[in-house]
Amino acid sequence: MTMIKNTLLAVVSSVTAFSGWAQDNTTAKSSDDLVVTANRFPQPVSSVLAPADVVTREDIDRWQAKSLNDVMRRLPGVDISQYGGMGQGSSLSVRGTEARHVLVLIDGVPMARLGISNGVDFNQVPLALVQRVEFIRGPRSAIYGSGAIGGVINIITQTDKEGGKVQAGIGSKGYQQYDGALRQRFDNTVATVAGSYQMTNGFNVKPGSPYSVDSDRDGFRNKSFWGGLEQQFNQNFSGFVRGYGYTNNSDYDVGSVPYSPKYSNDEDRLYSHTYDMGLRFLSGAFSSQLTGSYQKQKDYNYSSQNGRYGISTTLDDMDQRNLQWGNTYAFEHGSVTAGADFQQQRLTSSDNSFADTYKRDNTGLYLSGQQQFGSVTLEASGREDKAGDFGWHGTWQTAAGWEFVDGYRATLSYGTGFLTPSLGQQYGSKRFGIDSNSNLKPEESKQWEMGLEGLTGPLDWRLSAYHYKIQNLINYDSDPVTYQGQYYNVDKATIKGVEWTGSFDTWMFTHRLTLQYIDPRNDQTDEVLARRSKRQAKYQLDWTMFNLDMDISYQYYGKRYDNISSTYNPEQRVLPSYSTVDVSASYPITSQLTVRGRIANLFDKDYETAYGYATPGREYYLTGSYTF
Ligand code: B12
Repeated sequence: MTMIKNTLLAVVSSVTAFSGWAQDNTTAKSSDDLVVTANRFPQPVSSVLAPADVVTREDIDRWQAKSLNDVMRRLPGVDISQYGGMGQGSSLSVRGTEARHVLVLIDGVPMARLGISNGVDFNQVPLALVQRVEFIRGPRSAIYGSGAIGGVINIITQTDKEGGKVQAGIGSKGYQQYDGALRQRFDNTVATVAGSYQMTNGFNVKPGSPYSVDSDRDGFRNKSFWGGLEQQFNQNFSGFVRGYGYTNNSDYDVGSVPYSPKYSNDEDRLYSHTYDMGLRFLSGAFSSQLTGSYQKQKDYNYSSQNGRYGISTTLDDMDQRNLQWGNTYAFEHGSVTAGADFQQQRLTSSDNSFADTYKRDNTGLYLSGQQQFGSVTLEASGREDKAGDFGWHGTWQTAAGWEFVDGYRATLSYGTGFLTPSLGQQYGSKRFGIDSNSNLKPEESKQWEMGLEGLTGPLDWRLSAYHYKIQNLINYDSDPVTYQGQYYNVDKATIKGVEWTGSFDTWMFTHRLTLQYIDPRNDQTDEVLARRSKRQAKYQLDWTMFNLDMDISYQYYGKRYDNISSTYNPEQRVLPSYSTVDVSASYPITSQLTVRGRIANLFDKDYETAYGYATPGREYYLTGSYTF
């Protein structure tokens, strides 16, 4: 019970007393109380002025999530559209912003964006590699640069728990999962190795397709490994090296009878490898970290009829190198952080007839400071980025928090954000018949937020209201006769939203509730943006009785529009509202052996998050894990 309460506390964004700085960064009781993502150094969650959530590995195990989407959809502000189930593509929108407006970091390093649409399908990262997720809502470009408009998701793969674990699981639709991890200390060195295998036979994701080949089940298979060494050289210096990788195979459907074999792709194979190394220096109030990272991703889309190297195969082959240098000086009730980021992206995007090779270097310099003056906390950040030939681009943000009565805090923040166009959007893509556009500019945002949070009796709550203006939004337009097109900065959008999160305990039950209303609109047409529900409610109930840990999750998403209107599609199609219930139970048979069961979508609700794409229905899972 206590364990549940502690982990739940970490999930809750608003915390009872806002005196994080007074406690000093180093005195927080466990690492669960610290977040690194908000300002790029570890700080108590209570001192973060933006809404922040932390999901620990214990939460993931207790919820029995099978994918990162399973984890993220529980969090406030998140709406996911999925083109099927486990392994098929998906788009995640934070607070009504575009899928490409969320910055996904893995261990603090931006995940490569190899698609022309500029989003990352972060759901391809196997959950077995995920030890913790930190999620910050609102703009963060002034700290991280391009992409952090809707928020930042930081997926942390590094664990600090020593020992070993093996786990095996089965489930509906032929689901199987095997994981193993071992972390061993040898004096000042800690070594970690982990591996996992996960597969499902899936289901037919486009049951309405007229193409007979599409009537099969769309399965998914994933293999992953993780290995790392950490070394404490002396009192001040430590370092790490790690490497991890995964190979994913997923089936999808063409959706219509292909008019040429070139357009018959229905399989995806993704290879992803990352190697990171870093050095940390810590002396009193000063700390510095230098991290180098190399990511390699190869994504093949091909046809089950023509084979992986057949006539229709496309390949996106990306190398991304990152060098990050960050420094923090903590003084009484405050801190200052400054650093530099360098990134090099190389992408070759090809099919059997055409290939485009792109390269871009990005440099960013940032400075950020926080200070608490009695009951008032102030923070300000500024950053300059030079992305390829775009010239320097500045972003800034500032926030103030005032604890006007003990346990109640008001916050006000303003920030600017931006997103550099993808390489394909800027330089064109021959395989899609898309021309380059040398006039393309980065997308830009101006974002206000007001918050009120407090502890009222047992209720720990936060109310946020925000107003986002996003301009230079990039969209694709083509000639109706030649189909030749380009990406242009055509759209502007305004998003207004309110979000309420609260948690409280009654007897042995812990409740967590999120309510959200957003109004995301295209400024020119006043149309509500597609694929996000205006209304959302999420409720989570946890309790422990006779050692049995139970978790019930209820989610409601109001109706959504599936598209924006166009000449081809003059009406906005409505997808009805839906709600789902998931139930999970964990029971420790011994102190080392735990069995877990889960029923996902208990009432077998039939719903769609993207028109024509089926969702899995009710599913059963059973897992056993042994720790040593
Ligand atoms: C339009 C479209 C495109 C356009 C995007 C144009 C644009 N505006 O930038 C183009 C032609 C570039 C495109 C390319 C590809 N697409 Co496409 N695309 C679609 C389509 C028809 C509609 C998406 C949309 O506009 N939704 C509405 C908006 C509001 O929602 P959104 O979430 O913001 O949409 C964005 C994402 O869908 C993203 N996107 C587009 N394709 C893909 C593919 C993947 C894997 C991901 C993660 C994201 C992504 O671009 C959209 C605009 O930013 C969908 C099918 C559907 N009905 O949804 C297929 C679809 C998403 N695409 C698909 C595929 C396979 C591809 C390609 C891999 C094809 C290829 N062999 O190269 C590429 C990869 C693109 C990438 N990663 O950047 C598949 C994904 C299947 C899966 N893995 O589960 C889908 C589901 C079609 C299908 N066969 O069922 N696509």
